[in-house]
Amino acid sequence: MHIRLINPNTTASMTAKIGVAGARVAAAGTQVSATNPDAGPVSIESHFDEAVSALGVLDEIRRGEREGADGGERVDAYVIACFGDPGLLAARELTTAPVIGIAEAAFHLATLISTRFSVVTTLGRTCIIAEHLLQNYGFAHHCRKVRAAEIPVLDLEDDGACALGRIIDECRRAKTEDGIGAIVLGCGGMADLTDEIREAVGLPIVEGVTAAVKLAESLVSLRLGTSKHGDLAFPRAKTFTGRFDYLGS
Ligand code: 5HY
Repeated sequence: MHIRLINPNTTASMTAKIGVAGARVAAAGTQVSATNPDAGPVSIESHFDEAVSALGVLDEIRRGEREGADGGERVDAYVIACFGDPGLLAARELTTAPVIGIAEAAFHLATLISTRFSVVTTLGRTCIIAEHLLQNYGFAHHCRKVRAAEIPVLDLEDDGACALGRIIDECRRAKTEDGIGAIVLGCGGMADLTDEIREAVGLPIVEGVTAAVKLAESLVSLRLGTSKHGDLAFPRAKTFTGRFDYLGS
């Protein structure tokens, strides 16, 4: 099977890191590819960044579907590798393949190994985004707190920024203060840090990219794809005007 990881921000080094993390846990026979939109924010740290990045996600889904239709390697599942799960439901309308957001995936797995977990993300201003997702997905009562290490997302790409140390410190505070059994990492850019954080903190660490890859494999193996009955059916054909005319059919 072929799983396409979509990094909604446009930082190629983060896309590569996400691809490596996903491939590392993929089963034999699962091909993992990682892409990001050409256009969009270099990092996603606000409601505005999320909204703009969603269009890039949809372009990447359309591209994956075209590749499959044009004789390329069919994409059996997509992962939206940003903790805000930008464009998730709209992306599901565009394909019969499963589309999994890393936040949703991480929340699901965290509830299977603990009754209470906390989230550690990057900037405090984005905590509300995870809190909204917890509410929307029905996991709010499982999550004790959404915390932030107070690091810009791109500090995760800068070895000199001591981002790992700040994330570990916040995870240790969560372990001490929150009465939790597990921690969810709240950024696709943390995908390569799971082992080091687990070693340092001494709690199960749930990371969204790897969680989503394994859930995608399960769905594909069970022949479960996005339902086309109801609200996730393909969008109705219509004209799009102006710079979005390429979306029209
Ligand atoms: C992410 N931003 O996973 C989110 C994390 C965040 O560029 N990739 C980003 O802090 O919201």
